Order: sequence, then structure tokens, then C-alpha cells
Amino acid sequence: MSAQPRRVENLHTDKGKVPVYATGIIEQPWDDYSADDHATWAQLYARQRELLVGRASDEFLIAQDAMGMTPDRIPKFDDINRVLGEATGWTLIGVEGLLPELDFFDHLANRRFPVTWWIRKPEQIDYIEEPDLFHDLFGHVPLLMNPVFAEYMQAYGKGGVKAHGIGPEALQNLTRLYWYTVEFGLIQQPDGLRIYGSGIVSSKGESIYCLESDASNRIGFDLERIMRTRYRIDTYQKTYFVIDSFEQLIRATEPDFTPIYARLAQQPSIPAGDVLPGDVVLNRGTGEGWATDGDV
Ligand code: HBI
Ligand code: FE
Repeated sequence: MSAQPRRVENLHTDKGKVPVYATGIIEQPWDDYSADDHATWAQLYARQRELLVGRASDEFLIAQDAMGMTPDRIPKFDDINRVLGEATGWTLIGVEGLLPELDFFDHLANRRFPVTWWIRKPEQIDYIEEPDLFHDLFGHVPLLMNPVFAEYMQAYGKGGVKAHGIGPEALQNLTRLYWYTVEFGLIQQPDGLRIYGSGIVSSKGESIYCLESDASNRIGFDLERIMRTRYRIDTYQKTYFVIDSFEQLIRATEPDFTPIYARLAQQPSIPAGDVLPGDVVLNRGTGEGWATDGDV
């Protein structure tokens, strides 16, 4: 690939060094993708799809096929936007990479999903610390075809714009909600536990670990519990939260969050690996093999 992503600066946050990019919207430079780029997409796509049958939620797999995504080549945003626009009114926009939170929330609030235009290098095939095209396009975009999830994502964006105006603690509560649902959420299907979180479906190791490891907790979805729960961005999750339907997510975003933020400000945050007496525990993790320090 000729062009390189325009990284603006490395933002030093409590989650460590997070690259923040220019916030402009850019056309997908589809003709600039190299053979390596398409091969990386093909390898990741084929490997994850093979892993995810029986692990990912039915909605995710059905939506990904309905979008016409294949391993053959990197999908064109224009092609995806025709199908997606028809289904739920969402549009993909090309971006340089991770955006400042308010920019990101504002896009979601307007049914625009930012997709990083570049894909990882072959040597990063198993792990990359920031969202690339594969994470966004393969992981986040399919469920935007689902009307209820699409509504949740827009409601989340509107909530994010509001939380940004309230202050950093409200923002942190809301970022945890995104982390434990959109990125690392599990859903209970009649035929078993399944993955819907984008951070999991785009990760080979965590697609297996999240369902099969005894190390981690699996706890029933509880909005305020999630908003209090810390997380790390560089290890598998110590706790996964489980919804019983996407309707449960959209119902959770109906109330005004302002009084919830005020209540939570009086309560301590919860370490990522803890289990509380009030938790609906589907699985109590053994804690073996967790990273032990530095919970954010
Ligand atoms: N920017 N492009 C992009 N993609 C994301 O998923 C993203 C982001 N900025 C902030 C962010 N996610 C998270 O902090 C959300 O919790 C807001
Ligand atoms: Fe993501």
C-alpha cells in the first residue's frame, strides 16, 4: 500500500499510549490496496469465519453473509453502503484510525460508522493494538444490519455526546458500556452462549478463550454493574457480560443516564476480575492466567 495512515499524535491516557489520528473523513483508497493487503484480509476472514461458526451469534454470521462480504478481496465501502443503507440507514465512512471520543460519538449519533481505511501488516496478523480495517469492517459492521443493534449503536452515540458534556467520569462509565457490550459482549442463544462483541470476533485467540476458558467470569448483563467495572485493553477479558437479546441492550439505553452517573459517582469502581454478591453468575472464573496488575 502506497499511502501510510496519518497518525497525528500518541495520546498518553490511563490506558497507556493510544494513537489518535486526524479526524477527517477520507475516501477508501481501494485501488491502492496491495496484493499483501488483500491476502491479509483473505487469511483473517477465512480463519475467523471457520472459527466463528458455532461460536458467533447467528445474527452476526447471517448479517455478514447478507452484506456480501467474502474472503476474495477487501470489500468496497460503496458496495457495503448500498446494502447497509437499505437495511438500517447506516453509512460507513473512511477514517485514518482511532478518533477522539467526541468525534466518534457524533458519527455514531448520526448513523455513520468510522472504518479505518488501512489493514494491518502481515507480521501483525495475530494481534494489533489499535482498530484496523479488519477489526472495524469484519468485526463491527455486520451487526449494523440488525435493526435493533443498529438502534442501540445510534442511541449509544447520542449518549456519548451527552456524557462528553457531563464530564470525564460519565464518559468513563459510558466507555465501559461500549467495551463490555459492543467490543466484548456475549449473548445467550437457545442453543448456547455466543459471541457478538467485535473485539472478540476479530481476534482468533479470544474467540476461543471467551467461551471455553474457565479463567474468566461470565455474568448476566447489568448496566450499572458494567459502568462501574474496570478493564484492560491489552489482555483477554477477566469478565464477560452476557445479554439475552439485543432488545435488552436497547431497553437499557432508554432511561436518562444523568441520575445513573450521579449515583455511580458515589460508588467505587470494580476490579475487572471481581464477582459481587448481586451478580447473576453464569460462570465464576478461576482467575488462572490473568494479568494481575494495571487494571484501568
Ligand atoms: N475511534 N475510529 C474509532 N473507532 C473506535 O472504535 C473508537 C474510536 N474512538 C474512541 C473509541 N472507539 C472508544 O473509546 C469508545 O468507547 C468511545
Ligand atoms: Fe472496535
